[in-house]
Amino acid sequence: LPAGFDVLAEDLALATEVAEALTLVEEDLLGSLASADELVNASARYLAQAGGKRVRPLLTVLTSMLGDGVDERVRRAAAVMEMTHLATLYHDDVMDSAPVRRGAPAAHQVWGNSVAILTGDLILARASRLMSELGVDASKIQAQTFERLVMGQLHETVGPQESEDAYAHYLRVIGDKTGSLVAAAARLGAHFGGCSESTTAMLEEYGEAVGVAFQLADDVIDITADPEASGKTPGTDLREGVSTLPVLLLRQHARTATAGQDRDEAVQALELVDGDLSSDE
Ligand code: GRG
Repeated sequence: LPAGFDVLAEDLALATEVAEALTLVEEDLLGSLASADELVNASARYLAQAGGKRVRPLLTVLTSMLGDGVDERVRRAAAVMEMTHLATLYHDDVMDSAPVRRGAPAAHQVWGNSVAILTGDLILARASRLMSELGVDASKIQAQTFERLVMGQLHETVGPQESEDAYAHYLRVIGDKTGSLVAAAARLGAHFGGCSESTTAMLEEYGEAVGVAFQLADDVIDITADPEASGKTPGTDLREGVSTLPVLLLRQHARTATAGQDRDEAVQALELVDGDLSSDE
């Protein structure tokens, strides 16, 4: 089970049910990514096989269990949520020139940028087709979610408008780019599990909050990561000018704290990347 969900292990029957459901979701996922075309078969299954926590499918499975439980539609929706997530990872790694994803060389390192981008497109197209087979409501949730997710990525890329508060911008971006898909994963499980409208709406809100919290933690890890243990390069957001909450706080701290070791550390960290800091002092 992914970190944070280990509480499930305290209830063996529940943990077994969830694990069995996720095993079937995994079969559905890899089957759905398969292709008669040799290149596509390899490139589309590559990141799924490289690892990943499957947090979105897990939430779909869990929220369905608050209703009538897991069935074929729930499993399919869970697989489609992971496929949608996968499509974004292929693109994100090209945009960031990221060397590693899920502990393996990023797809663009193996096949080049064009194949990686097109593989992401193909996975998304297939995910949308599979979702459309689950009905128009599910299809609409998938499309609206994806639109919001892309907007989040777009606004992160261009940064805040002149009049926009940097903190508000950050919260909007992470809600859109990460909260949206986690919220959809929770909503679809509740929907296909037969939960009431009000329970489904609450679970969707819960999913959004989980996604935002998850992204915040990810952005902190970007600064604090131990490269040896995680394979991540700490300070990527700082260097690339992505104004995550920890980056904004670090900047504010360096500019406003008058003395002390904390301030020295913040200034040193920023001087590595932000040459104009001294002119603000
Ligand atoms: C595919 C047309 C198309 C556009 C993509 C790049 C993009 C637009 C969106 C990216 C959005 C993005 C990077 C959101 C953050 C995703 C995120 C939190 C990744 C890490 O998720 P984990 O920790 O990863 O769940 P694993 O590997 O465990 O699944």
